[in-house]
Amino acid sequence: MYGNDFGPSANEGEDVRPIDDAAAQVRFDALLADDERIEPRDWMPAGYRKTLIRQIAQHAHSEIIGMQPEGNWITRAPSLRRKAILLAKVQDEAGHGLYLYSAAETLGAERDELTEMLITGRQRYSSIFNYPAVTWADVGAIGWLVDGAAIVNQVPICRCSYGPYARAMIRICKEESFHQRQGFELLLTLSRGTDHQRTMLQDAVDRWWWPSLMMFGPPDDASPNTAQSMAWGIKRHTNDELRQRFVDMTVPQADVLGVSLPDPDLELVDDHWRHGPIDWDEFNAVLRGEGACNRQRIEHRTTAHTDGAWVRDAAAAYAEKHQRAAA
Ligand code: BYC
Repeated sequence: MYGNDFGPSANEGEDVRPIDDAAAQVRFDALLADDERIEPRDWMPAGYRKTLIRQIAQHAHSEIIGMQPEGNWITRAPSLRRKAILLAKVQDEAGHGLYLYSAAETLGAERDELTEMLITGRQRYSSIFNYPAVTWADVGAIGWLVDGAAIVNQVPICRCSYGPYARAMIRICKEESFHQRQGFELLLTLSRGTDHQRTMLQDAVDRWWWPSLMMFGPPDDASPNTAQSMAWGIKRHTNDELRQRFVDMTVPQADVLGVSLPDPDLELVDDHWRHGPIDWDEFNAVLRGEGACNRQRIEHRTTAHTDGAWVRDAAAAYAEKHQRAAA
């Protein structure tokens, strides 16, 4: 059983090789060198396990908290078709959270503990979900920019060295692709609409552009985890590399939508769109809990968790009854 600091206690069971087993370390290194996957049954260094639990848990929390900004628009979608699409998308995010919590459980983390870490603020979720979705165009901007950024970040995780995380990401990325397209199509429809709709579209893009760039994390020279995570094959690219890939992909799409991006310094240099300076003070403030919606997001999640206690109790009682019957 893991403690709250997610130390190496999963290696302490009778059947598990001790953590200082040099042969196990050699085998682990060889698997990484051959670009093979590490599986739950394999020995792994405590730091590798801890880093994976940190990243996968943060990722799972982001999916679950990420349901809130868009979920808020389900009852106000402008047509039955838009409502059906949005419902499906938000349900997908719940599914992503569940696959990811399951992947974290294969590392010995307990689902209850992870939820507790989220609602007590001891584990992070993506900064992006602390911004409000104030108009219908925000639903499109989230799909186009936030899911677009998520795809760029997550496609390389399909090749992550940890098998269960890599496999979960394959399905997640397929669904993210639909999410990005529905957002783009929603915005394209607005771009062909009234002046008011075009203004709403531009306003949403102005507000979501910079926070989407921040999703990729701090710049490489201020990213404490990147070097080790890349050495372990958890991350395949640095934060800045993926941010650049996203900007290159997105600038031509903005042209199709007929919107400008809120960056006067954006410039094509050697086939890459170079962006202007990112406001890292804003990013750090959001991480400290000072974003527009940090408090609201956690309060909402905490209430949902408390209200759902009876479901967990009933499921546990049902499982226990069946275990007793089987015994
Ligand atoms: N927000 O050393 P670094 C979605 C933290 S959901 C908050 O670069 P790392 C969707 C970082 O945790 C998609 N915190 O870290 C859902 C670290 O803190 P600690 C979410 C951030 O881990 C619903 C510190 O800053 N995607 O698509 O090497 C609707 C230093 O950073 C952020 C994932 O979670 C941030 N943006 O790299 C719509 C992808 N950035 O723990 C859409 C998986 C950094 O050391 N995660 N921090 O205190 C990753 O790829 C990596 O964890 C990151 C950060 C690139 C995010």
